[in-house]
Amino acid sequence: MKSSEQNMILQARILETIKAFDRIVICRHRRPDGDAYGSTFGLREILRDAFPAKDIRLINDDHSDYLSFIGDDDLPFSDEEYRESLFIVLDTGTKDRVSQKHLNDAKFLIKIDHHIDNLPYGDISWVEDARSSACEMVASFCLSFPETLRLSPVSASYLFTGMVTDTGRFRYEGTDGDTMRIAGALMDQGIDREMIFANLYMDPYDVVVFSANAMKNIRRTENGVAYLHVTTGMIKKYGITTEQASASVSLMDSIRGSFIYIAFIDYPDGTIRVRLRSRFIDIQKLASKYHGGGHANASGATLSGRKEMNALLRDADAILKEAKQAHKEWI
Ligand SMILES: [Mn+2]
Repeated sequence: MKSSEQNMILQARILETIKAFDRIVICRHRRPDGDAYGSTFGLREILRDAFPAKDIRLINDDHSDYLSFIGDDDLPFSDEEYRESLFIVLDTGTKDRVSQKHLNDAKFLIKIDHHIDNLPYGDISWVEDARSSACEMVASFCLSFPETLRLSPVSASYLFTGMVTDTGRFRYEGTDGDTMRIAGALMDQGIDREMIFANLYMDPYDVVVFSANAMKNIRRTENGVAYLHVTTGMIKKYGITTEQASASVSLMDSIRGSFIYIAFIDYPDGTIRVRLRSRFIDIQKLASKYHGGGHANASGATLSGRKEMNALLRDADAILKEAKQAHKEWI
């Protein structure tokens, strides 16, 4: 395990804090992804197995339809109960992204996350930005305290699901030996990998037809930034969700020379959401310039309109141009 001594101390404090509370609220970020689901469901299951007398609930303000196969939230607590609860937030870099309107009522707040820690929060904050996923951290946490915490086929399935999605099926940067060893420990629980992959990667027919049309709209900047603008018209025409529209960024992940690729999605509120992806090149700074953030090779941003979209494309093009000049061996 790569956890430093400092991180082991934090994990021990987290376990002690969990033991001290009868009520625990587990939450994630808004517009949750597979890792946000997997890590919260996984932790809930592990804690329920270990502490059956505690009232441990998953409570969030929103959910993602495409992940509903994983499960639903629990019933909310009363206002009084929230104020006596330990809140554990997973996979959420900043407090304003937490999908939980009662967060400020928390008696005690724990943050467990693998995003770059720009705006720290929580009474205990365990952040390791070199980790592949929050799921990897939860699994590692569980494996670190075998006298108290155990994996089960159910918790292992949740955690494996989030590891698969956040690592792009164990391909992205951040996937290392520990990631695979931990995934191995999860597989040892006898999880149904085929079912997980089927749930994650089989698409409705309409989405496949949308994808075929979206691919026709892929454009490239002068230096090879691939991009795709999914307009409100396209979303309506194919009857897809904005989540499904956002997933179209992966349609551009294998274009030779397009080491930066971007999907722009029209949102009903008039903004344009950006999914920014890259190989070799760090695009996190570019995302933060446009009111966003995330990881070196996978970030998001929000734009006010077309003008900002063109400005972002110009910036991305300049970054790709410079990177290609510095790395002739790439092309
Ligand atoms: Mn994550």
